[in-house]
Parts: sequence; C-alpha cells; structure tokens
Amino acid sequence: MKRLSRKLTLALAALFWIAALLYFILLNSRKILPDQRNEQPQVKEISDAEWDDLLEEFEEKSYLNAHRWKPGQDPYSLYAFNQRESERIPSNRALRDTRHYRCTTLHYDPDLPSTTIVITFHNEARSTLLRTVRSVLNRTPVHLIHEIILVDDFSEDPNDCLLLTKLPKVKCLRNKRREGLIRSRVRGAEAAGAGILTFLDSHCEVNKDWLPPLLQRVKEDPTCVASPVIDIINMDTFAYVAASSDLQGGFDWSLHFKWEQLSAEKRAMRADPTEPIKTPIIAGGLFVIDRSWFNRLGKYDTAMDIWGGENFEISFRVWMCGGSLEIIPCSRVGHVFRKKHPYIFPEGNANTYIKNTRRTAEVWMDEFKLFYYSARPAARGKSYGEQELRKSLKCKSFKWYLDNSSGVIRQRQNCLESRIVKGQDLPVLTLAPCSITKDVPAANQVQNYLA
Ligand SMILES: [Mn+2]
Repeated sequence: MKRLSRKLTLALAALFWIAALLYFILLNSRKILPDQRNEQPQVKEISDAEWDDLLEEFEEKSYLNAHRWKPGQDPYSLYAFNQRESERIPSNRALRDTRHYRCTTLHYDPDLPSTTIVITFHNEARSTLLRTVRSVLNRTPVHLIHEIILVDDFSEDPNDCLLLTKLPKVKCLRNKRREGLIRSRVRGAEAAGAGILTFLDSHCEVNKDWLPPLLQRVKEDPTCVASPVIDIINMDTFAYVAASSDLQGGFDWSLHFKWEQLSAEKRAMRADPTEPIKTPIIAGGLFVIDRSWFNRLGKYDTAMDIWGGENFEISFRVWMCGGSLEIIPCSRVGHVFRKKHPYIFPEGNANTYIKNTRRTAEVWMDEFKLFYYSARPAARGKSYGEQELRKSLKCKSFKWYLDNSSGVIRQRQNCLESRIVKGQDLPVLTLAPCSITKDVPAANQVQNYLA
C-alpha cells in the first residue's frame, strides 16, 4: 500500500509539473497576442444584432429635446430651413431608391478599402446632424466605415457633437475657435485612420448603397475624386427629391458654381447610364478621395476662411496636377439646399468669398485670371496666396484644364473678348455679346470655353 501511494504521489507530482509547464507556455503565448494585434488590423467586426443594439442604445429623444423648436418661434430663424419639419421626421426614415434601375445589377469588389468619413459643422441643427450620421450608419456596410469623424467648428453647444460619440464608430473633434470649413476638413483628414477620405456635409441623408460605387472608383484609380449625384432635400418640407443625373458641374468667370446640363454630344455618347460622368468642377460638399493623393496635392488651401471658393481650388488642383473629377450616377446622397447661409461670416459673406476665390484665381488660373477680374472687379486689391505649391507639384496650365476637363464656362449670354493692344503685354479683355455665326466663332473671342 505504502509503495502504491508513493507511486501515486510521484505520478500526481509529475502531472502537476506538466500542468504548470503548460500553464506557463500558454500564458507566454497570450502575452504575445496584443503585439500581433497591433500589427494586423482587427478583422472581427460587430454583428448586425450588436450593431442594432448599439444604435438603439442612443438616447435620441433626449438629444433632440435639448434644442427643440418651440411653438411661437420662427422655424427658419436659426438654421434657414424648416427646423420644426426636420424634427418631425424620424432620424431613420425610409428613402426612395433614386438610382437608375440598372445600378442594382452592378457588383463591387468584396474587399473594398474602408474609409474615414469626415463631417464638419458649425451650429448645425441636431435633427439634421443626427440624420446625417444615422443614415450613414444604417445604409453603409459596417466594415467599410473605419470611423466617422465629426469636426465641431466651435459650435455654441459642445454637446451637439460630444453626445453623438455614443453612436458606434463616431468620434468628435472640437475646434478651440471658429476655423471655417476648409481648416476643419483638413483637421479631420489629418486625424483619419483610413486610407480613403469621405467628406460629407452636415445636413445630408445618404441613400441605398451610396458608398461602394464611390470606393470602387477611387480604388481603381486613386487620382480620381468621386462624387455622388446630389439629391434634393426640400428645405421647407424635407421631402427627398431625386435630382437629374444628366448634370455636371459648371461655373462662370466670377467663380460661381452652377449645375449644367450635359451637352447633347456628351449625352449621346453615354450608352450606359451607370457610367461615371467627368466633371470640370464639383459642388464641393460631398466627395471621396484617396488620402495619399489628397496629401500629395497639398490638401486644401488652409488660408481660405469660413466657406466658399474651396471647391474651385480643389477642382482645379485635382485636374491640373494629374487627377480627375467624376460624378458617379449609382451613388446618391440627399442634401438640404438653402437660399442663404444660417451663420455669420466674421469678415462678411462677400468679402470672404472674394478673398477665397481671388486666391484661387491668382494661384491656378494663369492669364485667365483676367477674366475673373473682369467679371468681379471688386476682387482687385484683395490679398492672396503663394504659388509655391503649384510649382513644386509641376501641374499643367489653366488652358490645359479648360481644354481637357470637359467643361464649359458661361457668362450669361456674353462672351469674353480679348484684344491685343500695342504696347501691352497682356490682351485687354471685355465682356460682349457672343458673335457666333453657324458655329464659326469670332476670331477674337475665347470661343472654346463657352456653351
Ligand atoms: Mn450644405
């Protein structure tokens, strides 16, 4: 018996040692794990059920109630759109799928890269800001959203932004003073963790499958900047209305953006309505861009203030420095279009717009800046920026841009005439009625750039 129990004790001791050894081996291998995790992006994603729970947990009512419209108030006074109506509409309302039916048959790569969505705002209505974020969370495949970065440009209530970080993937950055759209976007872009940036306005609603077609295009060609078709959210009723997908961006010489019908020629060439549309300029609020390409281009012109003009600057920059701009018809995002700005420009609306557009004209438009000054004489005498960046990027001329970005520039019904005057280096430019006879342009008019 004694022998047996001794054998048993020995066996148990041996077993104990083996167990202890195994325990230490396991412990050590666990210690390595966190490092490995750092090297590789986490693959595990939130399940649909967990995702729904996270969305449900957000206390939407108390978020909205804090700044609700009160009976007797003018519902337009704070935001220049109907605040009462916006609050009446649920944050997760159903939208009509406004795409061409052929879009639903398209397939996108299963391994599309994820994106950081940057949304900047200043005193945005909570209802529209929340609907922007929720529409993104509801209508985007989870794995394609790396994060949503809200950049609060010094709004009165920091909680407008901070409370939204309870929603999954949402982060909030707050400026210490008013910086304007451009510097806020750059701040968001610099904090982004994904290789692709998606800029959105703060009063939008994304529609079904809005993101994959944009990511697909930028993945295929990282120098391509992709925009959705921008549907209209009515500022009075908040009805979601489909916009025409036969439009491209355009502008006049005073650098005012406008939508232009595609030319008959361009429309005839479009056999497939799902094909991207090259555009000389983007509206500026919503687009997807490869982050390295954005950085290589020098991001935005951060000397620009508040709002306006930045869409010209980035559009000229992209085209002239080797990229292109496209509208992707199978991506639809609604936007509340307003008649005026709800916020104050510290230096005045017109002054800021002139300062920003003059910087654009001086840096990018070469001799064509004379057209700009002729259309906007008040811009003379304003300060503007350096041209260093453009030189270092070795970008093409503005003439090349006009010839190759498939755009037209219209100045109402007038053409710009250039006359060579003896003793002057630059031609003298004047606006005059177009003297076109049967497609034969008058020799002294800059005919190519008119409708
Ligand atoms: Mn907007």
